[in-house]
Amino acid sequence: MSQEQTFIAIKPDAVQRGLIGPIITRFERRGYKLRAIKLLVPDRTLLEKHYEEHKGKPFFEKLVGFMGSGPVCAMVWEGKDVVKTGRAMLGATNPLASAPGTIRGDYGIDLGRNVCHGSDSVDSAKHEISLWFQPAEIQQYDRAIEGWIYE
Ligand code: IDP
Repeated sequence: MSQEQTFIAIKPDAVQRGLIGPIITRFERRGYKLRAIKLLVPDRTLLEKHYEEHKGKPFFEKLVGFMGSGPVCAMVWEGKDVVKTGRAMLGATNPLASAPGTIRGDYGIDLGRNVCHGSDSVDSAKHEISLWFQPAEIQQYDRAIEGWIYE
């Protein structure tokens, strides 16, 4: 069984709006395993590394300011194809283009308040997990339900 991991962050807008529970529930109900979780206000150094590919773009400063404006719920989720499926569960970057049933499609309207982040590739997931978490913060444990989720 694949042990792929992804980095999912519930952004400050969704933390403020009380959406931590509903978002976590979607990943739990899908069958994914929570390996790490913490609430933190990310500093500029972390955010500049996390959003390095967007440095220099017109929205970069606003994005970093927003992401550092309050607590973010950072998580590592594990399971088969979790990177691609996690992105599908999040929906499109612009909530207005996200289908109902996706997290952004159900909870968001504006691009700059799009509720959550999810890694876009296995390589970026590895990189983002290493930026946001120490290895000791990532829990290894067995679940008795595994055989009811995977064939
Ligand atoms: P993603 O979060 O779906 O991976 P990215 O293109 O990596 O999308 O952009 C990172 C974040 O930057 C988005 O989630 C969104 O909050 C913000 N963003 C992206 N493009 C724009 C834009 O054109 N204007 C304002 N904010 C943007």
